[in-house]
Amino acid sequence: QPKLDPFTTLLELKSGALDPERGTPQVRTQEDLRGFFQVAPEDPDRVVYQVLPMPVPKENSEIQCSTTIIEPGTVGDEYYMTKGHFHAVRDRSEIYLGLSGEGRLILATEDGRYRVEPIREGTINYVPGGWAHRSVNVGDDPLVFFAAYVGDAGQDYATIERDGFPVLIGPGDDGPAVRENPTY
Ligand code: S6P
Ligand code: ZN
Repeated sequence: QPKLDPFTTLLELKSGALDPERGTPQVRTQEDLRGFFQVAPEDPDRVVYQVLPMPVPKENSEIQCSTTIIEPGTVGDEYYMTKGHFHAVRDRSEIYLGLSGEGRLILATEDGRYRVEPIREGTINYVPGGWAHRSVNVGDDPLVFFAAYVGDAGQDYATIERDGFPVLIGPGDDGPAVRENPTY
């Protein structure tokens, strides 16, 4: 017998709003990102990003999905970004669909290889298992994308909090600049 009933939710493509909402939005402030940016929060209560979930059981027979909305802004020399994570079950993969705004997806392996990919309206990023991923808003508007991933993937934030990513992205002379992370 099937475990779940079908459901449909309307996703407003530009803003990322879900109607009806299906779970409690997860809100991340500058304070929540302490230790992920290179410098301490400048405006601790300010919202950096929100994740709007559509929860299903966290099992590998299911597909989790959510919408992420990253505000425009910076802390120190870095654009607003997500914490970033490996999947707790390392080989679990994920797909991002860009909806609006302008962003970058930083991906990195545990042995230090990295890639920087674009996120904007219409991009589909494939995040293979074993690649940590962090999204960065490099534009002046909110960055909105939809994510779908294997249900039991889980998120390992501790490794990123300890090691960071090989590169950082912040404003440069000719737009977004990718710099080596001195503390990686
Ligand atoms: C989950 C997926 C996204 C992120 C979201 C926030 O596997 O990659 O839904 O959870 O973009 O990023 P983070 O790093 O705070 O989970
Ligand atoms: Zn993920």
